Amino acid sequence: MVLTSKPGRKGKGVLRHFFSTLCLLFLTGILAGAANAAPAKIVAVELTKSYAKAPKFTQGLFFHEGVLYETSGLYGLSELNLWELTEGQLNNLHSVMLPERVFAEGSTVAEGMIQILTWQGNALLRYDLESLTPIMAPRPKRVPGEGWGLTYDGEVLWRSDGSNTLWAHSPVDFSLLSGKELIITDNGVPVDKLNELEYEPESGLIYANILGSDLVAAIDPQSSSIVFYLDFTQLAAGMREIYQLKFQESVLNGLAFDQKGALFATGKHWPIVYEVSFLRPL
Ligand SMILES: [Ca+2]
Repeated sequence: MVLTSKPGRKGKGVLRHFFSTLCLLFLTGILAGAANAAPAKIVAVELTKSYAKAPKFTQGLFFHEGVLYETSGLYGLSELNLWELTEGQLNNLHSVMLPERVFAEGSTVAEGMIQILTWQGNALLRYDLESLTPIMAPRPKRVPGEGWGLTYDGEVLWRSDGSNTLWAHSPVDFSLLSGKELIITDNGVPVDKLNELEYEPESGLIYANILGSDLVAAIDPQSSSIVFYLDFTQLAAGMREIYQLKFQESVLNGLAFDQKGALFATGKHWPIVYEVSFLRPL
């Protein structure tokens, strides 16, 4: 806020209001236990490589042993797709149609199984990594809410539901680990619409794209706070212009680290997967 003219009586009232609001925000920040002195920095990503792919309604993305796995949504159209990376292109290795009654969402691999969330079906699907056939028994626990993103940190499965909470689940039977959930904030302010997730083993951070933006939050699970954002705005805007995609129909919605630690990103109806690099803020 910049004051450009000398304040009159009314201006003094505005000034008092401004300073009292400032004090309130300051106190709110203290009461909220704000760990950082300022909002998290925004870091632009740099394009390393791009890979053409068949566009899908992408909801989940992860690597396992060099293969890129993708789950895509919509009722009657949900799929599990396996992609091989070649020069400039992704080749489809295999596609599995998922049951017509489900709207597939985020996915990851844990306990030797491909685990796939469904949006509002309260169900978790599981597929055998080798045969890609469904694992029917034992049945996992009912998902207590919506399923958006899913990732595995080696101990816990993290689920997003479009709010500012990341829910912790057992990778064995998907039981909810009550009390372990994370309420995500940036400088003490809750940040919701957390969507596709990806755990980064090297840093221990969990990345979550924020629905409605081309920003990806890098979350420290120890403090539940966002430590920086990755900015895909320029990359995504250029892609949308070339392929004439509308923003609402082509949101960023796929994040995956490969075994070397490189980040790959794609989105709903994107005809490309981008491999990007970025400089971590100090
Ligand atoms: Ca992911």
